[in-house]
Amino acid sequence: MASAQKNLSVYDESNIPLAEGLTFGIVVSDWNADITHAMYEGCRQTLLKHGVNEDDLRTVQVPGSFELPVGAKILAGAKRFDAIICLGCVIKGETQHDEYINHAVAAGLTNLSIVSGIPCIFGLLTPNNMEQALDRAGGKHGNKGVEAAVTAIRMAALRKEVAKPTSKIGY
Ligand code: DLZ
Repeated sequence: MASAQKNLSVYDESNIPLAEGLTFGIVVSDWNADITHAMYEGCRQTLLKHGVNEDDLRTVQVPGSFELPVGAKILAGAKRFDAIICLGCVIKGETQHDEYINHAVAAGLTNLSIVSGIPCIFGLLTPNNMEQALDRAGGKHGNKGVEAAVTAIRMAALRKEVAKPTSKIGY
C-alpha cells in the first residue's frame, strides 16, 4: 500500500514486543535536515515509548543519504546493536541523482543486513517534492521515523528471540 493511503504513525501497539533491553543504533542524514530531524524525533520518541532506555540508543549523523549504509556499517562494527535505523530524505530533482542514491541506499542496507545479521532499517523517504516529504515527516501521512522505529523493534526482538537457546527439557 502506498504511504498516501496509509498513516505511517499508525500501528497496532498490541503487536509490538516490549523493547526494554534492546539496543539501537540510529544513523541520520543531514541533507533535508528539517525533514530528517523530524523523522528522528518521531523515531526516538517511539523507541522510548516502547521501553528502550536512553542509554541503549546511539545516534550518529552522516552528510547525506548516500552515506547511510557506511554509517550503518560503522555502527554494526561496534557489535552492540540489535538493530540499526537509517533515516534520510532524497527529494526528486531535475536529474536522476535521486534514483542513484535511493538504489544505492536500498542495496547497501540490504547487503549489510544480510552479511552482518543485524537488521538495518530503511527509513528513507523518496518524495517527489518538499510537500510530500513534510506530509511523511509528521504531517498528514504520519512520520516515517515512527514506522522505522516500530520495524526496528520488531526485527530486533525477532533476532533476540531466535538467538535464545531452546529448552532441553522435554521434546
Ligand atoms: C548530492 C545530493 C543531492 C543532490 N540531493 C540529496 C538529497 O535530496 N538527499 C540526500 O540525503 N542527499 C542528497 N545529496 C547528497 C548525497 O546523499 C551525498 O551526501 C553526496 O553525493 C556525497 O556522497
